[in-house]
Amino acid sequence: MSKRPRTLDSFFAPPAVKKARTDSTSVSQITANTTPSNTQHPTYPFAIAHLPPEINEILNFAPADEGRIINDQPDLDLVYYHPYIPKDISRPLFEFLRRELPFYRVKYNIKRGPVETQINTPRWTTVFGIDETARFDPNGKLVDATTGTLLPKDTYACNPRPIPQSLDVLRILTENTTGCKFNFALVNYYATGTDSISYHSDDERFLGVDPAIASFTLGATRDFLLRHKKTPDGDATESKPMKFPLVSGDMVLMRGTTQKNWEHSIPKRKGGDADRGRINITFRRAMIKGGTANYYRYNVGDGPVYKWDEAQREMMQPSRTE
Ligand SMILES: O=C(O)CCC(=O)C(=O)O
Repeated sequence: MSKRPRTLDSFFAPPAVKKARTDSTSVSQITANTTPSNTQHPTYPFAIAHLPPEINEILNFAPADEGRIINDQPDLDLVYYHPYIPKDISRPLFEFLRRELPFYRVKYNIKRGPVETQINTPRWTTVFGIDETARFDPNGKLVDATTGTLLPKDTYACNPRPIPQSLDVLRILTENTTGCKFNFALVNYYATGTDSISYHSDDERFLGVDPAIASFTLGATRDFLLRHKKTPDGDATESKPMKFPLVSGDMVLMRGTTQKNWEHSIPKRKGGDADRGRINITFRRAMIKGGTANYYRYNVGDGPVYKWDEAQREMMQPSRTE
């Protein structure tokens, strides 16, 4: 899966015309087969449009490049697609998702000893999906994953949302490319260089052992930093911190022992094109109900919904009449 070196001849040869997939994984097939055939669902704050045909069509050419395996550091196992999403559609896809998805600026309290502190998540977030114990039936109702029987209304304290078509197409393409299964799409929108995510690892127990996480970039370039965790006795390993300037269309698959041993972050950034906004989508697989509760708590929360306003060029609360 590593990138082939280019020979001198290949620089002078006409560019290879990549063939779109014609197998059963074509995007139109995916669109026809996936659950969210509706743009509406009782849990959506507003209708979420399907991808326009011109984006669907070019997604047939994904991945745009082969993945490069990066595993030359202790406990690290990444596959870096640079890019995954064809160049022609990475900007339209960014603009489409920013315009169509509901976003939240989540606040929550944490207690350190006796002191309670309010955390203001420093980016816009949203989430769709349901853990492995349940699924949405073709009518959009939540059913038990094994028996297919309707789940009682109080099974979840939150209101899990089906992954909308616009993200589900990408989820299924990513499953086909990576051989991994995903049931959640988490979306971050970094509106400016001040929005960020601090060092953390996605190693929650509800993701199971050695989870695979596929992480997409659309829009502005931002640095993705990785550093090895300290060992329990405080020692650092022979590893070196890493920095990837992720560009629009890139995808990083983090897998194996990466989450157990490494942390990652998107630091604040001055300059560059950061103020044009960046969307990050991560596909993950939560195994138990606790994962669903956690993801909706920290990515939807209990505050108001926002939607991108093209005229104001910022996230606004939609009027109730919309
Ligand atoms: O924005 C990114 O590339 C990273 C996002 C991330 O680390 C997360 O959502 O846990």
